Amino acid sequence: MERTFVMVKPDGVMRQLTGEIIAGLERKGFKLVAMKMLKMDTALAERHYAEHMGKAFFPGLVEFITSGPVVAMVWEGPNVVKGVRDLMGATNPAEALPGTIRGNLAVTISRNVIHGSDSVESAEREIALYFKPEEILVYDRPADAWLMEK
Ligand code: 3AN
Repeated sequence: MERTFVMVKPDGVMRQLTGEIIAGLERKGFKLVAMKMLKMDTALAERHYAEHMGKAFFPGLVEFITSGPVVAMVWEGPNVVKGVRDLMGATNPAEALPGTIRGNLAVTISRNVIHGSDSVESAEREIALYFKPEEILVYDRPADAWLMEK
């Protein structure tokens, strides 16, 4: 089953939006299979955002993402990578549609409350940065029979 990496960023945690964000993904039907709260250090931030190294916003991004607690998660489901990206809305909350997480809950690109992997390959790389394989749980939900056609 496809997996994606999702993170509530420090602004989301400090604004007490963690529960709302998790509830939205649960309501959609995706399955939460791993979760931890942590404070990222600079080395982890630089590995996570390696593709943005050298860009003007990179130092500010690292400073922000290491400034407070984050909630790191692995979610599972059919087409979950795209599904979470669609629910998150555009990277820039100014362009995110109403009804999306960023459209409803954020106003600026540097404080956009949530991260979600942009591809299956990115998801695998990012999950491995935060979780050991044994920290990702395998379990059945009663609702799986209603959510996932066999
Ligand atoms: P996404 O998080 O939607 O995958 P990316 O990977 O392009 O977006 O960017 C990673 C993070 O870097 C964004 N979530 C945002 O916080 C920050 N970021 C991206 N572009 C900018 C920008 N032009 N100015 C400030 N921060 C940015």
